[in-house]
Amino acid sequence: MPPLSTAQLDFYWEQGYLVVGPLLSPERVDRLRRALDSLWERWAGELGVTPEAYCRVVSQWTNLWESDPAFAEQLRHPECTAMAAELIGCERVRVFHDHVISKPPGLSGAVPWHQDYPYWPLKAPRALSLWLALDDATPESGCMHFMPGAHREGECPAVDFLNDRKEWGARLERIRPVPVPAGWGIFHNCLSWHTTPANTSAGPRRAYISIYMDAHVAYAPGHSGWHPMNARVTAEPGELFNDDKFPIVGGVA
Ligand SMILES: O=C(O)CCC(=O)C(=O)O
Repeated sequence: MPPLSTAQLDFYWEQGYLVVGPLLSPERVDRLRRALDSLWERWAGELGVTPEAYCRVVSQWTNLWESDPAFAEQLRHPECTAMAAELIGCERVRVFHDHVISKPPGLSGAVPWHQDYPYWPLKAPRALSLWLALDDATPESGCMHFMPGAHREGECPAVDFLNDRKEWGARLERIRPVPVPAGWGIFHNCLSWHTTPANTSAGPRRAYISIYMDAHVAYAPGHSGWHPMNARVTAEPGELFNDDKFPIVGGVA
């Protein structure tokens, strides 16, 4: 896949997200799905339950790159990291963390409207997510929805997922559902406003999300509240993240 065009870069800066695809071949998607299945089997087995029972209660897993080479390879995918660096506007990208979010049919809820950056202990909003569809993602199955351009309005306080509700008023009509086939990706700015509805379709909706930041962004725990990744940081506030848990994984070619 060629590097991003000026039109793609402009779209990202204006809208706060960019769809790119196909990014992964069907074989690569299949490898990630199989890796996920075996991790689920392993983790469910450790708890003495079936994978089906396990996936009814757990819907998100982080740092899969440390548990299976298929995810480690995907995180370092040269084209993906090059695009991430181009979109952030930096040379090298560091991983903050990866995660899988699964919405099994009939068992998921909505992820409320939010921006990601208010939750992250990063000194500057020089970061993005690459949301990779492991299944076809449609409005019915819980695809990403964005409020285009809202990232340019800056950072808002972190949303309380249980009690807050973002009201868009007259802008409601501008909400954009962004369906993508399996193997396609959506890069989204850490200040983009996004949400996903519940999966009301008959099939699964799994996404593998890699969070990349400018390798020169410092650790700033004071920026956010508690974050599970803080426990992995050995750097002091104001220093660069430790490479062992937050490796530099690629960048502009
Ligand atoms: O996959 C989802 O349902 C939500 C994803 C999300 O909120 C994110 O990538 O920041």
